[in-house]
Amino acid sequence: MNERARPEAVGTSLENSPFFMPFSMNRAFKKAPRLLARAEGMYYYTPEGRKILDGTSGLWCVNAGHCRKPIVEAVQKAVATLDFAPPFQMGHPAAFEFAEKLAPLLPKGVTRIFFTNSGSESVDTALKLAIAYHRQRGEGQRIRLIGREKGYHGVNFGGTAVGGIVGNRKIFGALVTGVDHIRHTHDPAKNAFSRGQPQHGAELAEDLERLCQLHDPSTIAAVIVEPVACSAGVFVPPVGYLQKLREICDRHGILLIFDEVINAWGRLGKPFASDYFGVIPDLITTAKGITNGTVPMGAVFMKENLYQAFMTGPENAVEMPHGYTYSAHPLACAAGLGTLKVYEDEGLLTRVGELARYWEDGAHSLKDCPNVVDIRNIGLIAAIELSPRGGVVGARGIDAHLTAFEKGTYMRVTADTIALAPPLIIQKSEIDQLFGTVREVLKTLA
Ligand code: PXG
Ligand code: PLP
Repeated sequence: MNERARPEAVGTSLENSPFFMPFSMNRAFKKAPRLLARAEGMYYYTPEGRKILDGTSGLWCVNAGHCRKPIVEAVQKAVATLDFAPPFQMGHPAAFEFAEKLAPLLPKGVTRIFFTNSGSESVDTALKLAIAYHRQRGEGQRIRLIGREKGYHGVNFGGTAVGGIVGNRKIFGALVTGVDHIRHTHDPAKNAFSRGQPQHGAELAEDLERLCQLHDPSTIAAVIVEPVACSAGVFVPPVGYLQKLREICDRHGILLIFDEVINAWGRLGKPFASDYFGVIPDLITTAKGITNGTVPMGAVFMKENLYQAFMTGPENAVEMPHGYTYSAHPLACAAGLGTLKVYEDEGLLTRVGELARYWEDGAHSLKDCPNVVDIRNIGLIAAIELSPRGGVVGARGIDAHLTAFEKGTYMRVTADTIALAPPLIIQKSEIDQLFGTVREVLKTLA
């Protein structure tokens, strides 16, 4: 190992590291690194051995907790048995087995599974599938894609284009043509400190009708939204909002895509947010918790009619010219199978149903802390929004992140919003510990 990458050498010489860190403050980090050396259950451990409570499941992905034995062992066995198998025109048993085990978990009518390696790839796959589906059915004019302000759909070109976080888009040029956005649902004047779904705002879904009238609905292929928008700061859909989006899509023959990269895998107390909200989209994109974050993997789930639209030409022709070298990678499938076993054995896909109220009370108990302007929650997700310090967006947020880490807690912040979403195995005492640390952090922040 390169000497400066050794845990014991950390803190002394990362400043000139060639590693261009993703979505990070490279220069500040390399001057004062925060490294994680190992993990177990609810905790990370630093190279110096400090124990860190994981408040955001790594990056919203380690739903079953860290280094779970059934997952580790499944991957270890797989890597020593079949390191790689070409996914085009060839197959391996674990890919079919994993699809078979996933299918019964999917929302009603959602039947087919396309594997990718990340949420970003899932999103770009779903967008391409939507356009191709319409073309297969003789509606090749449906080429427009609609996203939503404040949406996050990964970082590939399609996902960046339908995404609605300005800072993630503005330096990357013209992106993809034919994209428009409906307005976001954040309305603090009416909904601040809502517990769970806000009461106001179902009518904001009508913004889709406005875009339909502007562009002519027969030119729109698909609408993509996160049921609960997570990355931009946790925006929970108002009561009735997703139902209305579904109605408008149905009225105009537009496909509805739910981006459940974070929302799925028990985060809301159901396998999918679609189940939780009782709204079934045409396509679901996911990643992260599908393998508990252990091996990169994503998937697109679709209704039967989408799959069947492609199963039409001669049987000796490729039906869909799309796929990745690592689609359904043997290690990812093994990790996925191990993950499903843990989810099933421990009831993790529904456990949050029992914890959600306790979690909500804990989150909202922070209302009296300094600089808190809103608290939002649903399932095992909470956002604590702080006012920007001296008008500088993000300064207080990053201080909260750094102070929490010093106090033994890892948590994500986006701008000035703290986003908490711990592994679903969390105990009530650890929920108290997590919110207790956030309270201490907020007290010390100017
Ligand atoms: N869609 C959604 C809804 C996501 O949350 C992606 C797509 C992209 O997935 P990949 O696997 O390509 O990263 C995501 C990912 C954060 C944060 O702190 C969230 C994500 C990624 C990194 C940070 O909120 N979500
Ligand atoms: N670029 C080149 C030159 C390639 O050969 C390939 C795959 O064969 C790709 C990009 C796509 O890589 P992946 O399938 O890992 O997404």
